[in-house]
Amino acid sequence: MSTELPVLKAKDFESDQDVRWCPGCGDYSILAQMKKVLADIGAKQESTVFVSGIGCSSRFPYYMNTYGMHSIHGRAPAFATGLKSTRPELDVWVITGDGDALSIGGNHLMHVIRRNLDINIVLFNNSIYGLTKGQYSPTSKIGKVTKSTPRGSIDHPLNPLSIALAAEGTFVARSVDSHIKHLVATLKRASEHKGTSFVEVYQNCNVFNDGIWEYAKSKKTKDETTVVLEHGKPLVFANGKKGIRLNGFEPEVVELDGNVSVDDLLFHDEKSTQPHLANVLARMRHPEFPEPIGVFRAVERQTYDEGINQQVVDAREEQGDGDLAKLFASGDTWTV
Ligand SMILES: Cc1ncc(C[n+]2csc(CCOP(=O)(O)OP(=O)(O)O)c2C)c(N)n1
Ligand code: SF4
Repeated sequence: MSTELPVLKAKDFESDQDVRWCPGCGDYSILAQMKKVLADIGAKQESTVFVSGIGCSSRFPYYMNTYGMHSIHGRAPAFATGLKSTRPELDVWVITGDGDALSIGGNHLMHVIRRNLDINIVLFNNSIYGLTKGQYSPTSKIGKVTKSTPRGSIDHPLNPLSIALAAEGTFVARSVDSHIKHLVATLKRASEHKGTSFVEVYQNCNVFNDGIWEYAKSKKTKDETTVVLEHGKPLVFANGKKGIRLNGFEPEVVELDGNVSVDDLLFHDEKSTQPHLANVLARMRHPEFPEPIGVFRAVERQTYDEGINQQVVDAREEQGDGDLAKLFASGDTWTV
């Protein structure tokens, strides 16, 4: 009898739950690409866990035939930290929305990234609260009219990638729900990274915020409005007609018309030890600039799970196995 396990296909990662997203929602594409990625990387159902918070996007774990946890609003990073620290052999994915990750969960997101826990975070950015029916979110633009901002939002929006970089993120990337090949490649890279990988995905909420990423999604406009990042390559877009050059610390769009050549452009270095250039890229926003798509930063640093488990090993070597009952009854104890 063969002891070889069957090779899993994308379909094997589909759960038996009815998907309850609105027809046409960008979440469907991200779900489909994730299943492909798991099949391609040879993921195992029994050692893969999806942890989410609350929101439409956070229903994701129900739809994967893996382990999963639909946790508390904004707290997926906390659950993932406990899980990965104690079961470092598991592949842990955090699925979150712009509201879940950056409003109620902002604090948790920042700390999981700075700790560099070896997990993958995918932030579905639809720039709105979808589940609660269309209130503005921390990524909504100034002036955005919603049910909770009837006269337009006066809040300055957060940029998810700038937050990840400020927290010293070791893998920071962006993709788009409908750019299937790019999304698959980006999620694969995220899965390979040792440390926290943070991927922002532009996701269309066709019910409450339809079309906000249309400039970056549409085949007609995306060559002009996005620039695909490739390590070691110059930032060229608009079918090779334009590029991004640095003028001091400021990026500028230049025409590659003979006066300016490809050699004058900014060359992408995702491995730079300093996050400055990645930050410059993260701050390039439409319509002033083409928005970078791809891996902004990919560097190595010790992971939290590695560090904490090494401390346990070291403590055991020095002090031997502990005795919990003894510990409870030791030190400062008192009777109430
Ligand atoms: C403690 C708590 N506060 C507020 C809510 C209401 N609530 C549910 S989902 C959500 C935001 C969801 O937005 P986002 O994370 O962008 O996800 P989406 O639904 O757009 O995918 C809010 C505010 C809640 N469920 N729990
Ligand atoms: S409300 Fe928006 S984000 Fe939520 S399922 Fe519907 S289309 Fe998707």
